[in-house]
Amino acid sequence: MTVANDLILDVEQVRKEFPILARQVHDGKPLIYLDSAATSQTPQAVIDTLDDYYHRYNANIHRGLHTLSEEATGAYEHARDTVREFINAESIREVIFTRGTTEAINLVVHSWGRSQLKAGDEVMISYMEHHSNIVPWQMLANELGVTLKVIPVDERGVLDLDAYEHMFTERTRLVAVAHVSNALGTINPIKQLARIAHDKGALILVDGAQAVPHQRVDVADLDADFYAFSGHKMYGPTGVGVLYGKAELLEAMPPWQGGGEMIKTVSFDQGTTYAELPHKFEAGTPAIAEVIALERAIRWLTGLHFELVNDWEHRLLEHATERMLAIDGMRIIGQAPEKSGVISFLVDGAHAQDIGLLIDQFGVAIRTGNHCAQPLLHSFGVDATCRASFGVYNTLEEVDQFVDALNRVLVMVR
Ligand code: 7TS
Repeated sequence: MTVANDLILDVEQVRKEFPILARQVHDGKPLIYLDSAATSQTPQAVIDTLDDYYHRYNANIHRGLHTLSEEATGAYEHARDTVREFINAESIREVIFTRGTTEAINLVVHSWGRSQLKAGDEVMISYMEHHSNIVPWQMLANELGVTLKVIPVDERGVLDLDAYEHMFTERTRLVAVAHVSNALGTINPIKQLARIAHDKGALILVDGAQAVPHQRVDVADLDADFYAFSGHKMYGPTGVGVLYGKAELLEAMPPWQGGGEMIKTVSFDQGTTYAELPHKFEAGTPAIAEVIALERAIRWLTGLHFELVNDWEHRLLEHATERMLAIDGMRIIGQAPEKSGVISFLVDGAHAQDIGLLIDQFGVAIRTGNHCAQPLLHSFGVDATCRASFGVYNTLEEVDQFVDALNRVLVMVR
């Protein structure tokens, strides 16, 4: 749905839906939460959905004929269809529930990777990957003798597309790349990356953890072969995520975890046969309440309209960038032209850790450290940065209060 040009997000109304935003920390300081890239806060509607599940119909799914089990199964499978529609997947068979992005990527590594890759094959990742899109591939590469190639990133934090195109060989089987970088905010041109990968005969896995909360994602339009994301970064609960995969790929892949739910028949004499998609990849009791609440989060987020979410977060990013660059000695790491609401920064003469600890005393929650992207930070010659990241509920006043607090902290430490 399109919305009128002059509409802007009613952020005060949005804030009222997040009880946690009324919290105070450190002797009555209002909480200024600028760590949504790590985990977003949860609207009342999602909290209520979890509460309602445990109050009224908590039961294991797919196994029982009793009323509660039928209700829980119905709600769980309904959520799958909502996810399908949300990302524009063709079929619910292509939507696998996981514990999060990390588990979704591990599923591809262990099932697709282990069954499809041979020694000498190549997998391409980028310098800006989160560790969860590096380490599983390294583990598999060591085990199978697969070569891991790394797409370089320039000084603005933009992927080097020229290098990318020239890194393919006839042994390149898959590209695994973030849609949006958690440490830099860079939005990668996934459609273009996918087209190039497909032209070269490779598949593409997209880590969408930082994209899905902020922009409309259409897996068909992107032509992603696999797409992974987490519930807890998109105003949903922890412990749940999604792996989208094209049906023909998932069908050819073996299960990676064995157990209940994922089988058709189990026999000691005749072996075991596996369930159809998507259940083949969902061994054991899943995060039932969380899946159902994820559906609620999707409805809540899409109800805001992504155009408005996008515009608002862009305003926050621009205002914060402008005010921060006015600070003496400020270095913003990651200045890509296409950027999401993430600002990684360092200030001359101040340790990132000190800034993070002291600014917390003013009620401001930012993140400091390597953001699970050590290779990326090292390529910028640093070990750690401070990172402010925005959600739909942040305001321009909060940005000002953050920058004012930062200035006061810098007086203390420099
Ligand atoms: N990929 C990206 C791009 C991420 O930002 C994260 C988490 C993950 C994968 C892993 O997601 P999980 O839900 O499976 O843990 N990123 C962050 C962060 O930036 N700070 O804390 C977690």
